Amino acid sequence: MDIVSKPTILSGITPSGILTIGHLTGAMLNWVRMQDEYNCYYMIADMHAITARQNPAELRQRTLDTAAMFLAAGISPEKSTLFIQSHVPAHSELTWVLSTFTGMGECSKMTQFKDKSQKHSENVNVGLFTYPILMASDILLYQADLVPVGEDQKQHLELTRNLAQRFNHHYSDTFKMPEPYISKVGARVMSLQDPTSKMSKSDENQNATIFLNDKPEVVKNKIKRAVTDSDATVKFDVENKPGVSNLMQLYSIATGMSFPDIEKMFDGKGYGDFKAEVAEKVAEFIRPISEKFAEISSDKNKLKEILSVGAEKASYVANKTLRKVYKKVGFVNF
Ligand code: ATP
Ligand code: LTN
Repeated sequence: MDIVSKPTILSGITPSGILTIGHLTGAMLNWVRMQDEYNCYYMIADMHAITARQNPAELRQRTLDTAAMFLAAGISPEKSTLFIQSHVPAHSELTWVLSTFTGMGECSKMTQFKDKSQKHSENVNVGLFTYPILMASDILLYQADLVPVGEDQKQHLELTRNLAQRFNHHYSDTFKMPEPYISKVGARVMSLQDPTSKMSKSDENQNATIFLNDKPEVVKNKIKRAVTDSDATVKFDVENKPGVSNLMQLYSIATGMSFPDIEKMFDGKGYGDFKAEVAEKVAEFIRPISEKFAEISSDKNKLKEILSVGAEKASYVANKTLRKVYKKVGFVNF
């Protein structure tokens, strides 16, 4: 299949922390699988990140780390376009135009806006409010057919579709209608310290999260300290045994084993044996990725070169869409 006949995918991750094993199984491994069948754009959403106050040096580092992590997980710069959002000015430019097509009410009803403005009541900025319009621009600039996202981003995608339709209807066909792609396979990994909430890169408790650059010893220690229960049987029961079920999930991710097989394997054994075995297998699962990450991070020039080429390829496509938009709205073009 050549590039024109392949459907286009765009997705992004905000560089608000080091990526976790949850991002790997819930997002990146799917992205890696999609590279042959789709024309893929993978973006590090640094412009979205600054809707919360960031330390500049840390943001710079995390942006590069996130890119290195994508590569370590198997995103290939030959197959896909990997780029940093702020390197393609068309994202801000289209956001302005689309913001004149967005109602105040549409942005204020977004669940993520409501959640984040409650959580960070000291900094409810206009950028946080217009965050979904920037996300719509990310998607529409590349004429994406599919957008792999988690459940929490579905509402933003709905707005994207409404904006595309509104613009197309007001002028003429300009944007492709994107569809959300909610993956069925990706496993949801929960916090090691509070297994009823999602494992998150911005958790304050470092022991709750397995980062993709954790060294094997660190992974093992975190798993050995994971919250379980007092019942001491290895059984998959998310409702009543969320901690043990999460460890089984991790074990299954690392070994490919099914839950019934894991239950059989640990029948009659205590949590000590179980945790030691999970720790071993998950540490081995992470090891090649963290080693690859270290290798990629050590060659900064190569990483920058990959991201520059990515930004150039992305800009070419994005500017084509932006030029059409500018023409349709009536901006003078010499
Ligand atoms: P934050 O902690 O900064 O709020 P996050 O780490 O929860 O963010 P995102 O940056 O929104 O997550 O993650 C991008 C995508 O990665 C999500 O849409 C989701 O598909 C996937 N993902 C993140 N965490 C997990 C997890 N624990 N289990 C499975 N998938 C996950
Ligand atoms: N808002 C998303 C990250 C993101 C994104 C995108 C995802 C920014 N732009 C475009 C898909 C398409 C998040 O917080 N997960």
